[in-house]
Amino acid sequence: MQIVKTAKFGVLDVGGLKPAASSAPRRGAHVAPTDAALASLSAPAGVAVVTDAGDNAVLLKLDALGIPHQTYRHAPVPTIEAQSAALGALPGRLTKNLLVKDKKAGTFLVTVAHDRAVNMKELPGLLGIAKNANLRLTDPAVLGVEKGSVSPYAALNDAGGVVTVALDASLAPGGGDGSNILTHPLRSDMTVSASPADLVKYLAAVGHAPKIVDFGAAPAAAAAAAPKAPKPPKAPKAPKAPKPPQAPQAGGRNKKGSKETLDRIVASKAGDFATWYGEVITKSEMIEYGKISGCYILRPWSFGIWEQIQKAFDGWIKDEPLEVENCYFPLFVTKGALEAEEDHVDGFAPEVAWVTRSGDSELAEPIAIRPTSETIMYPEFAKWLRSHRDLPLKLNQWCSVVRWEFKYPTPFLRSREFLWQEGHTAHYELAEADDMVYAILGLYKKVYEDLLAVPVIPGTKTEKEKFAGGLRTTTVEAYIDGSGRAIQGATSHNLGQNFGKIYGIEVESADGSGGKRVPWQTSWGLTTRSIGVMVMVHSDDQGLVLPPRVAPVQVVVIPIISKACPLAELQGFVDEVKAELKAAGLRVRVDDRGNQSPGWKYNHWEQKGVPLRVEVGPRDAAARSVMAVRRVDGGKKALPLAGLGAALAAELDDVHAAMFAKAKAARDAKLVRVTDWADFVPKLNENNLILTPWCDPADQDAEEAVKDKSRTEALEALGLDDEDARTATSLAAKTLCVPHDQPPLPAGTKCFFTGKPATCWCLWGRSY
Ligand code: 87F
Repeated sequence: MQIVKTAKFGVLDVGGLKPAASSAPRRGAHVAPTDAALASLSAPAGVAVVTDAGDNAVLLKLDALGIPHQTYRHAPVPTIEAQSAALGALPGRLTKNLLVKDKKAGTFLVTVAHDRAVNMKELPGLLGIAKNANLRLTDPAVLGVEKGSVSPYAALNDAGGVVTVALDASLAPGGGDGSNILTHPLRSDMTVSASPADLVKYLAAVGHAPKIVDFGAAPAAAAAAAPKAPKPPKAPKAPKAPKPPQAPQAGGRNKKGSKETLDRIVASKAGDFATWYGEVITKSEMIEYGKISGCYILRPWSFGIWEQIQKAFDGWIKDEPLEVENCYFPLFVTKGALEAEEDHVDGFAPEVAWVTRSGDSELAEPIAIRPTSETIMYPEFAKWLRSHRDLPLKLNQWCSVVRWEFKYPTPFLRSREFLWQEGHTAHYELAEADDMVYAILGLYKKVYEDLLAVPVIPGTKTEKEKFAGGLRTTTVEAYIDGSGRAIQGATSHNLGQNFGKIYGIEVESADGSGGKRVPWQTSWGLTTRSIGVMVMVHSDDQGLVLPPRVAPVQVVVIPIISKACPLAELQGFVDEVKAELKAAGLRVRVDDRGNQSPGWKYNHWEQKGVPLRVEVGPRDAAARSVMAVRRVDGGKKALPLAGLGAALAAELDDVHAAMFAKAKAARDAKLVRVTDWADFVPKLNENNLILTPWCDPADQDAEEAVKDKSRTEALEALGLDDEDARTATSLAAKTLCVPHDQPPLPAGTKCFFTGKPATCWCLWGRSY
């Protein structure tokens, strides 16, 4: 996010007769385009337009995010009625904000349109928590505000992520009449007007992407728990002809006949990438936001993907020729061990989380939670490795690590705890360590390309970007088209003898001389970030699109049941279909729930990204065939039951190939070559990955100069002053790698920046 230059100015009395120019929107206090002009002309007496954010953290944040808003000052209004009276006919919708807590389920800020009634008995069902949850109004101090000032903007003060924001669907983008939302910025004598999309954008930026809840439509279960109102007498129904199930329309959801409304994705990938991503991962049931900022719950739908990645990669590294063994080391590391290797910890130190207490007593010395395990493992390697015959040692562990990031967190991509595998090996010869590094890099490429259908560029990091504790770092770099950013997919390091020397690892040499040798070590890691990259690359406005080889469910079978054709009539054929697909080794789920319409199910599984849907209706059963529909492009095929397993296995391979080709075309369209500085920042501003002739991958000063100059020129081009220090995506260009696949470099080619002779092509981009 960028900080936008803001001029300092005061409160404008729009009730008076100020010249129009002075109430015009300024940069940093942007006015929501639809309501602005009207607002500044028609604010009632006693209401002033605020044009200076002052020290109000919400207004400063909105400005920093470049979010258009209009803010009004008025007398303190303790109730919504008073607020309504104070604001008079100002356009926009007021909100009712209830802060409620249940001991087990946690704290929720429920924000609904002012005229919505919230039935406390229905609330647990609507929030998706235990039906017997005892929700009670709670102290707004948790949001750092007083009673009367509670609003979604206060989520800013909940850095610990204690509060879940539940926003009424009618206030979400696309809901209600779409007019601006009027609510307090931490104080009851001010009201901010911003669009629904911008409110959601703000919430996402402060780590509180809201749960969108339709408070107007209680789900059946919750409604059943609510006290029963006398039912209106039913009009006798005319018998209806059975309706064919509705096929999902492009972008159309909420089919008629659904017993429950699907919580659909509102933001678009092209329009608001960050909000879209938040919606995709929550509405597909991959992620739930944890109580601590930057910590996320991996629900079975995403953990299942991680399990597929684990299964494949684990098999590859255990197999010949690598024969790596799995192990597990403790979560904690002593201060002494962690700090023994300075280069390694230098720069990373602020991210290390420490345990300082047990119960009420302070620990004699704090212990760190592993951010990576070199410093935990290598003291043990020093004990175990005596002779050259003990080499190679090849260990791997699957675990989680903690890095207390201060940049804005993003599920999967940047979280404070994440899952990974970390491999650590020791070899007698440097060349063996190099072979190991490259073999693993090849497997990382395979994970991305053959499992996740995401193209990557393998290469070596420059001196500046390598892991400081090692000799050289290799990487696979991916590109996320939706954000125009590159992202490091996984890294494999040759650590040299650096760690060995520090931790006293040495073996008797093989030449019988009685001499000693410090082994050559490697370490390598692949994290759950890979899942985030996969989601960002493939998914669309309908939700997740899963590559078949990691999809927890590859084929969902949906019997088209209706009153005219109950499940019992299809059951036999559906069982045969399931058995046929299972026998072909496919991961299959039959959705034969009786409480949802086929149309609802199509949309539900589409949102969850299942690669193939198999529809089985009475006509299909009679013809002993099915209709198969591809998630990636909606392609349909009627297929006979005989040989269906093999046909769908082939279809899944084709889906994989189509997804890879689509992602590669999008990536390649953004891969350009630049040989002159003049073209560099303009190409960067078009979100390209840029290959340039480069003087020297060891020249850190020249690289730093490119970074600085590209940031300065980009800020200038955008009319910005500076960047937000917590942004996860800087405007500056970074080297991503020196690609292993090098285009020819004609003799005499000059470095695009220093003008010195070029030694290689280097890949640059803006990255996560
Ligand atoms: C954060 C805090 C402390 C990265 C850190 O890439 C230490 C570190 O050493 C740290 N963040 N790193 C580098 C990790 C190197 C290496 N470790 C094994 C890997 C792959 C797996």
